[in-house]
Amino acid sequence: MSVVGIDFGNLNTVVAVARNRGIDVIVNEVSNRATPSLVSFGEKQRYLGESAKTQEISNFKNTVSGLKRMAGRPFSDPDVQIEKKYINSNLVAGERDEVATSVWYQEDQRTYTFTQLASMFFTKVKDFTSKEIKIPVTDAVLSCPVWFSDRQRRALLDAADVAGINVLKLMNDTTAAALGYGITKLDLPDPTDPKHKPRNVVFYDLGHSSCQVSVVSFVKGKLVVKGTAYDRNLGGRDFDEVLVQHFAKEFTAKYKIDINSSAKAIFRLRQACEKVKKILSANAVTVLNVECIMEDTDVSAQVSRADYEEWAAPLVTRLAAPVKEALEIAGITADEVDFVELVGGSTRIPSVKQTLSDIFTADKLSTTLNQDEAVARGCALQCAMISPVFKVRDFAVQDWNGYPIELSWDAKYAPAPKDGAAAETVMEAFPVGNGIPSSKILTFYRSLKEDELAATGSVDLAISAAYSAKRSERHYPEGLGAAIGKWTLKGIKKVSDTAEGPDAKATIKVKTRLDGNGLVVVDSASQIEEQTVPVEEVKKAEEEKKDAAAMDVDPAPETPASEAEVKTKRVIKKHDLTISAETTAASPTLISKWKDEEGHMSVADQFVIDTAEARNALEEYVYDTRSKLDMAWSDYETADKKASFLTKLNTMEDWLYTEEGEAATKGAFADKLAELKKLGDPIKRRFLEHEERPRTERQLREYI
Ligand code: ATP
Ligand code: K
Ligand code: MG
Repeated sequence: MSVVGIDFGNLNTVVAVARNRGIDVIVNEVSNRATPSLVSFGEKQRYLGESAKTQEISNFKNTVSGLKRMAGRPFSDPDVQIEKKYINSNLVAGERDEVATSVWYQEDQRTYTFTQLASMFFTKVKDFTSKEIKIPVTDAVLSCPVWFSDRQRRALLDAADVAGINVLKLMNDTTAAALGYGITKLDLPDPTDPKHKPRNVVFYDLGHSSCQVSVVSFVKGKLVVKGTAYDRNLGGRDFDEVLVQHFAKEFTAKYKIDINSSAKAIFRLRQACEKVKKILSANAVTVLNVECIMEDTDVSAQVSRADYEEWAAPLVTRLAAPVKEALEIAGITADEVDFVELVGGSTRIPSVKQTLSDIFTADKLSTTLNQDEAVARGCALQCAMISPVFKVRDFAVQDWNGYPIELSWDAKYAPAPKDGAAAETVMEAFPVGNGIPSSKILTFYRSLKEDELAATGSVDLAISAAYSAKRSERHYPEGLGAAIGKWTLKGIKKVSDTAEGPDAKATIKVKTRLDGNGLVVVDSASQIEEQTVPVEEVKKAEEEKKDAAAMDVDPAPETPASEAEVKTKRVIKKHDLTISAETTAASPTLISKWKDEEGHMSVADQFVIDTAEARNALEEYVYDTRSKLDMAWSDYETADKKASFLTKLNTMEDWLYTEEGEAATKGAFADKLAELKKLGDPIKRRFLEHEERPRTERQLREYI
């Protein structure tokens, strides 16, 4: 199995793998340690990652960014309007009303949802990772922002599934960084020491598009997340935007051009501003330059750090809020924090460090982690811990639930309240701060009315999960909707005579879980009934227990000793219910449709690669043979035949650059290569024989 960690960033994706020596970040096909999270569509093929980046301007409308933030969002989500500004392709509503993009691909206008786009990008991640580790990527741990909802998490899992990646765990970004921190620190407090005090570390991740903060407490062998907070719309791109807005205005006036009227001009200005921003992290002044931004106009301006910081002041004031919120909800003061670890590319901005020094103290800011790679490394470590192949010191991870989750059911399923009050139909199953993973056994009651039972002999019980109204206190992304899922438990029936009468009720035990991925799942459900039965029957039933499939008989926790009737005993009868789940995950039908489409697209991509390779092989043979005929092979063919071969080679070279040659199939290239080789191979053979002879003779002489 592969041991891989993927930090899927909105801008850049970083991949780490576990090897015998430790965790390594791997490089992609152009030797970069971070890969642009982009997908681009062409006439015949897709361009993924680095090759999409090179098309970002030339293939403007068909190059798609924002894969991570958009995956799983409904088209109607107001956040889509925020993201739209940063995405060059057209946004439309796709399958299941998920936000999708419409692009020109293979001579047609086509629509792909962002979940599908993310899966396309994942196939690329898989591809360059497999090449590096020399085994197929099957399993991986993937990261996502702490603020991702159930729906967004399921979208990422669907995308990975379509790409053929089995996600062993979906880990929160800052938790992954915390794991990487914890496992390397050998001086963590010993929990068996009664006087120990856990070490409190704040992880501050400011990436390209969002800001996330986690307060984590460490002891030897364990980390517990104590609180998280975030500003999901505050990241490096907002700092770029401050410069973009300023210079769009300035250049429009200075050069009499309307930059805002051209999406391409704005995009190129944004790229230039990002560069300027990065330079200003370490320099007091720099120059902004964009050649031919529009209407053949070159623009330039000098920018100072002081001015830029003044323009960015409204953003800087927002940097502290998530820290304060996370500390407050964790119940830890700034004084009690031992270290602050910086994660994400944008923590290089000096005002970020300044803000954190002001809240804590400068000496608490620590950069023992590689800010660009900490998340991917943490994920790879987690994957190694799960994998049976690696021996990694165990380190327990307890994450923290960020949004309050409630379960609800129809009033008719609820137990009748004694005082005539309304029946309870909702309960908070996993409050904010609940540990992750965790599970809860819940008890429900279901009426067994004759008329309902009449048709099939059994009834259903539906339980829904949703983020509760208190989610607003946690800045829940409302556009995603509050619903999580609905589980219908089937096969509830009248088990015995005790459940007679109009008020008859079945008791249902349901096991729910907030799993390691932060998803709500319903694992199992059973109908339970306590009954008084003759002792003889209990014995008989226990003997039959092995083959009693549908009906288990467990001894009751207590037996009524005082009863005069010694020959009866109370037992609990139990049978499992079937569960049918409706979540926001894509249906198996949709997943397999996406897999088919991916298969076709990847065949098309591969065909283009193979064609290019076949063409290259032919071209190379032409050049190579031409020079050999002149040099090494010169004495092994008659002058006449050499001349005619040379003409053939030259004609072939010309053909390669004709329209026909440019558009030829890989079969045509291969045929033409074979044609040339028919002439070249005999010469090559004669040459090699001659070359080999003296060597063989020499070797023979040495032997004798
Ligand atoms: P997200 O976490 O929001 O999904 P990401 O993980 O792709 O995004 P990172 O790779 O952590 O983002 O960071 C990228 C951001 O860091 C970009 O906005 C980039 O401009 C910014 N950045 C990188 N280097 C510097 C620097 N020297 N100074 C300022 N900003 C920088
Ligand atoms: K990243
Ligand atoms: Mg990130």
